[in-house]
Amino acid sequence: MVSAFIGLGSNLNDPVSQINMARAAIGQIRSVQEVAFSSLYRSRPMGSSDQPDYINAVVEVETTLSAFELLKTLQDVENSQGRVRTGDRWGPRTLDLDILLYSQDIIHTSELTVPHYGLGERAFVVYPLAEICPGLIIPGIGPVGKLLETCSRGGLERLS
Ligand code: ROI
Repeated sequence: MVSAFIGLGSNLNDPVSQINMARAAIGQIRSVQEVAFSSLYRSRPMGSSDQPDYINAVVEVETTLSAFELLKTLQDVENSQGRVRTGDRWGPRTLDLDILLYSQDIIHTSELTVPHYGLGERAFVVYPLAEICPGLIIPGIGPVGKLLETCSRGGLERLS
C-alpha cells in the first residue's frame, strides 16, 4: 500500500457536482481507498482568465496500483464525466484529476510528472493539501507548512 494525493478541479457543468461525482467514482475503484478528503475551494482561473472560476479539492488515498495504473484509472474517470481533451493546456475543463504525490516518489516521464508540475506555487493545491495533511513533506520541495508561508492565498475561498 502506498499513500497518494490526487488534485480534483472543475470549472464547467456544475463544478461542485463534478467534484462530488469524481469523489464517489474514485471511491469505487478497486485497490483505492479514500483516507481524507479536503474542503472544496473556489478560485479564479490560473492561466487564461477568460473562463469560469474553478472548484478544487484534494483527496488522499491508499492504493496498491502503480502510479501509471492510477493515472490510467483517473483518466477513465475524467473521460466518463465528459472530459473533452481539446489540447488547450490552460482552457476550461469539466474534470481534471492530477496525481500530486505518489508515496515519496519523483517521476519524470512524458506521461506523468510527480510531484505535480507547479504544485508548490498553486494555492488551490497547497491549501487543501495542508488542510488534510499538515505534516506532509513534498519530495524535492519541502514541508507543505513552509509553502503556506510563500504561496499567497490569492482569491482562494474555502467553501463551507
Ligand atoms: N486554475 C484554477 N484556479 N484551478 C485549476 O484547477 C486550474 N486548472 C488548470 C488551469 C487551466 C491551469 N487553471 C486552473 O488546468
